[in-house]
Amino acid sequence: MILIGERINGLFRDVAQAIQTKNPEPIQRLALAQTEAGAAYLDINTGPAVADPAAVMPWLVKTVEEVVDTPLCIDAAKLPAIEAGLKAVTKSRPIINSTIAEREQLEKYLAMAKDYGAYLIALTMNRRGVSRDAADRLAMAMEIVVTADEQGFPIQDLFIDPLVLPVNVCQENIVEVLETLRQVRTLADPPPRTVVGLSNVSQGCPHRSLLNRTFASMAMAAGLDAAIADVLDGELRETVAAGRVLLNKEIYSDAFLGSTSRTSPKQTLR
Ligand code: THG
Repeated sequence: MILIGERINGLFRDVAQAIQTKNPEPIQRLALAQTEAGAAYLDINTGPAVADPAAVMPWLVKTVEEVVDTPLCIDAAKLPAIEAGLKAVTKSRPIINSTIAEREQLEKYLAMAKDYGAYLIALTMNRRGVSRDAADRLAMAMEIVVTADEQGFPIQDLFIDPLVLPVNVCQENIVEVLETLRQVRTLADPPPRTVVGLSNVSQGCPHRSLLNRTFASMAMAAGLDAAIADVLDGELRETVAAGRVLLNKEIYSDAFLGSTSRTSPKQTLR
């Protein structure tokens, strides 16, 4: 499993403030810190408070690319903000984050991903909202895979996100997410990849780090390929490193905790 650093997101007050004052320094510090910590990708989101995300996204991309080579996960609710971000990317293949599973929107995003040579995250939700159980999520994942296949989009470049909700809001949801992760791998050969917003699970809860890393371990065992997560959390990184060894994704060595380093070849997408 690879980690996508969640921290450059206007949900966080320091980032929101840096965006407001066009101050690159806090954002560049977070880009460097997350990269040092082993982030394979950096999620970039202007946050909900920005009036025109399409105007801000290129500045965020440029600010981050000035200090790191880490590829970017362009996170926005609307297509114009994503496209503005994609246009600004000069380094590696980005990830588009994200589209819902409505055919019309999905087709637009698949076309955009093809145009820009990007990976695409598709959420197992539609206009009616998030589905409750694994069967519903899988039906939507299947629609996503079929649509991608019809458009000639490489299924390995597609990430399915079963949408994690906070455990204090929707406790019964977590097992459904885990079951979805297991079954998504049976939808195609090669299968689509999977991704989750890991910290969603603990939003508004105490003991966030404990909940996050316990869920990370479970989701890894269920086959999760990538997590948008708090890579600055050392205990989470250690759990992921141990998980990679136990799942035979990383060769065991007595110093296996070194595998959290960004130099690990398995930490990048191919
Ligand atoms: N799926 C996909 N993309 C996503 C998500 C997802 N992007 C956004 C989000 N979910 C993942 N990123 C975060 C970033 C921050 C938090 C949770 C997930 C978070 N923030 C603090 C909070 O809300 O309590 C902010 C407050 C603070 O600490 O300052 O928890 O699911 N594809």
